[in-house]
Amino acid sequence: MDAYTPTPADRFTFGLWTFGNPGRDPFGEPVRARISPVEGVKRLAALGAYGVNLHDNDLVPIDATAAERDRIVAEFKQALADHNMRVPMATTNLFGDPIFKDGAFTSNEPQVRAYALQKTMRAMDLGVELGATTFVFWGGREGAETDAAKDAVQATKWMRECLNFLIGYVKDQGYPLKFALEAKPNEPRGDIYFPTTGHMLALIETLADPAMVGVNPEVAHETMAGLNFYHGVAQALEAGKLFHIDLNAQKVGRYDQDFRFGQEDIKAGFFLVKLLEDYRYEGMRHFDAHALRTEDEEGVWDFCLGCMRTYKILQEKVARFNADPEITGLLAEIRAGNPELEGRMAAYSRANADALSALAVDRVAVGARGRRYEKLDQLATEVILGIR
Ligand code: GLT
Ligand code: MN
Ligand code: MN
Repeated sequence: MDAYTPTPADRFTFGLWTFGNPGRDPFGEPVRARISPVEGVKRLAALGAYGVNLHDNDLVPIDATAAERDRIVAEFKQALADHNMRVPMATTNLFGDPIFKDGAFTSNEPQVRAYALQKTMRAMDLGVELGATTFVFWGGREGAETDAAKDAVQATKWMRECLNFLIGYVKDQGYPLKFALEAKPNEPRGDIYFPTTGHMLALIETLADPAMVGVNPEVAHETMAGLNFYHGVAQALEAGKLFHIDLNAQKVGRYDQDFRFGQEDIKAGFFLVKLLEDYRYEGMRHFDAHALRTEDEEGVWDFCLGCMRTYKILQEKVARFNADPEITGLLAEIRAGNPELEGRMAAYSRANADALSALAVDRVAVGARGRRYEKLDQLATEVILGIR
């Protein structure tokens, strides 16, 4: 037990599919047994996690009978109760079965879209039964390898139609669910529709009840596209749309690696944690990642603990950064502001326009002034590296 030992108050969660990942990849077979949901609940509780999240079929096989379903769910609920664990988020597997090979909500085939809606309604029933309040939509198969077959404008309309249908279902049932849309640029499809968090934010505003719908950005997904994850999350936060987050790590330009949080780009991890902590993000800190394929079961628990510890270590670094007098002094200088001038820019009025038009800006002098970002970034680096 040390300062970085996770506790339920940290709100750390893992998908059943994360610790349950058996290390299969497109080129190789599983390297370890899949850890069962009940075993995972027990082990994660002992490590200090708050809860687990699931796809319908992480818990209940797609071909289970009603009686099997009820038995599995009852056993799982008992494990949750025994270990004081929760299920804050649920989702639907709309990508694994061959019926979804050309998408679910955006499939050209009406029967596939209908089955996807049916499956999602059942997954919502299950999620709510387990206490979930967030429902994630990751449209992994909603995309194409060839644009000859699918009309992307039509696909957009079908996506909206399905989400609106499900908004209707949730309201009709009186479920306490909010939706969180998760973007990914590619993999498993050649190209996935709505490839970034920004695309999702734009789609949300066209839905039947935008207030019910936010985003679930994932570190690896924006990073795969070479984007700055921190910026995407910041925009979502500012819009009040950060309903959930998938934490992991990823190298730019690779396949979807889903590494342990902090395994790559510790500095980006630091600024991400800083963003979540400074703006008091209240949702779950969910890890959507898996242990390296080199690992056996012991390595899986090393992986889970590592995700949580690194988050807490970075939390401490953020507190250090925020309390460092040299850093706060520099930041005060850099962000000094100018209330009078900023008041003039806050909103258009004829008077403000006249005042700005008459303003004498010493362009050359302002352009020549150094901003001291080199110094500040080095101080941040020294905090992260542990010498401040
Ligand atoms: C899948 C995917 C993740 C999604 C999960 C939710 S499943 O593992 O790679 O990014 O968040 O559907
Ligand atoms: Mn994810
Ligand atoms: Mn991923």
